[in-house]
Amino acid sequence: MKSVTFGKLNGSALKIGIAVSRWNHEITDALLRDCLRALEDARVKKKNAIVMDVPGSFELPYAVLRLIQDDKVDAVVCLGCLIKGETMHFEYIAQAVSTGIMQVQLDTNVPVVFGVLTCLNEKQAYERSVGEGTHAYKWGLSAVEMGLLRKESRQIKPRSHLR
Ligand code: DLZ
Repeated sequence: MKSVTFGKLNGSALKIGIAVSRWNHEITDALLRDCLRALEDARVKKKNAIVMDVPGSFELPYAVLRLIQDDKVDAVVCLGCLIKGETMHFEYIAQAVSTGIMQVQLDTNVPVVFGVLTCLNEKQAYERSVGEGTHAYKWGLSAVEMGLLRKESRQIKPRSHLR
């Protein structure tokens, strides 16, 4: 199954953090725009969408931790764009970021959404960040869903086939 149905989310009581990387900023600016649009559609108040930008994706786990510790957010989305080059940088950063944010969310009990594109070239990155139904919109909604899950724990109903 490719798409995810979120239903009507009410994030009006939530504070959501967004950690965003400035590396490949044409892409990450587009991701940020769509993510913020999703939060607005899910009724998260403007003042409760806290954006922290960092130089590159490698710095995202630390930014996530600061948003959780300092701003007391209910969930975080981290946005970045890794484009494979000729060296091993891509592999090291992708591994470090995914492991880092998983560690932060399990250590702090605050959900973190993995919004880092890991692309083989710029074309792939553009295709995934610009236009209709981008990933970032769904990442924003995922953060609201997970924030509600953490806050209210019973808000999310099990899927029908699990009942
Ligand atoms: C150094 C680097 C490289 C080569 N490529 C990317 C990239 O494609 N996407 C990205 O978000 N960041 C990249 N960086 C920067 C690192 O994430 C990090 O900011 C620096 O290594 C400093 O720690």
